[in-house]
Amino acid sequence: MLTIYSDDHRLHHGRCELIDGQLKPCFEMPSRADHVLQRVKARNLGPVLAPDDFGLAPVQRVHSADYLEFFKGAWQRWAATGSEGDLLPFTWPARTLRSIKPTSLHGEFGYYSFDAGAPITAGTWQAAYSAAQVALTAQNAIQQDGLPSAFALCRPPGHHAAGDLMGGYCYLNNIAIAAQAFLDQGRKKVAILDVDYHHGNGTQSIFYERSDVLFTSIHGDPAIEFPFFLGYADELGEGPGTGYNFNYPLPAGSDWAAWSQALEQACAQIQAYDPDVVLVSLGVDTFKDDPISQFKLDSPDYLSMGARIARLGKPTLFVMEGGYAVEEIGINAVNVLEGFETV
Ligand code: 6XA
Ligand code: ZN
Repeated sequence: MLTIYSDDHRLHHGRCELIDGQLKPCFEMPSRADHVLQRVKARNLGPVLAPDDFGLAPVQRVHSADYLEFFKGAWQRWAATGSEGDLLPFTWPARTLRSIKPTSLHGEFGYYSFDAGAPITAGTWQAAYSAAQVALTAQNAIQQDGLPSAFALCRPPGHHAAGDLMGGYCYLNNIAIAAQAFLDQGRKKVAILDVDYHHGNGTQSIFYERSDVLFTSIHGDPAIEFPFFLGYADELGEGPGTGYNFNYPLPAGSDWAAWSQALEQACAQIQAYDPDVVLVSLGVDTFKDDPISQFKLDSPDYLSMGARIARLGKPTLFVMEGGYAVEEIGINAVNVLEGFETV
């Protein structure tokens, strides 16, 4: 399988995040991508290529122009104040407040984010821009070159980012950008399967009112797990999108037996939808030793996951999302891809 990867991910390295009442070094760190790349090479998965540059137009199909302008310019505005350290938001337009855009940097950041989990550093824009290009290049390999599958080794991840919101380590929604590119290039229906431990709230919200993108997600029950405010089973889409959104929230401690049942249901939805392409939000934070998650999948389970996805029989784009057990993230992510290729 072809892998697309850019060293630019290294330009994004947040210092710390607020977790369990403490400021801790960011779990979303550059070594995550390094471990995945190493494993791709160690297993001879296939060629590893750098991304092409498709520019901002395909990114603008998913993210609003004002959001992109804010994100692109935020670090320079912050640096101009002489401030040191990462730029982090701390006030949001929650209930009883107005969703208006203030003019100050921190006010605007609150407007364009939903948590303090997406720090902006000097290189964050470039890293996120390149991650989107990684996804688009892998998409292009399937759409234009006719490959049956490809792996976009994106970092930072993307599935929490909405049209004009960052959060949960995510800035640009790589998989949504790739899904939209497939549609813009003539595909009629695409299905997204989000197997990350966390609900892909950004992806869901981007396509919630549309029937040309089926969104299915298996994740920790948001009643007890980030992102808390989206990802429940009764979210089925809206308007023309009604019936094209399926969430499978699972309890803490879920193992492969429970998880794979949800996968069967999600695969049945995808099969019934009969998409032209399948896109997989590939997070491996479902692993039993993941430091911020509570599922119990083991490394061989990821082989089975990949094999089941392959049996859908569709061109498939894998897009890297979460996974924080850094020693195993490469093994688990590449196991999905190898399991896919055995079918
Ligand atoms: C709270 C945890 C963010 C989870 C990010 C993630 N700061 N999403 O892995 O898939
Ligand atoms: Zn996750």
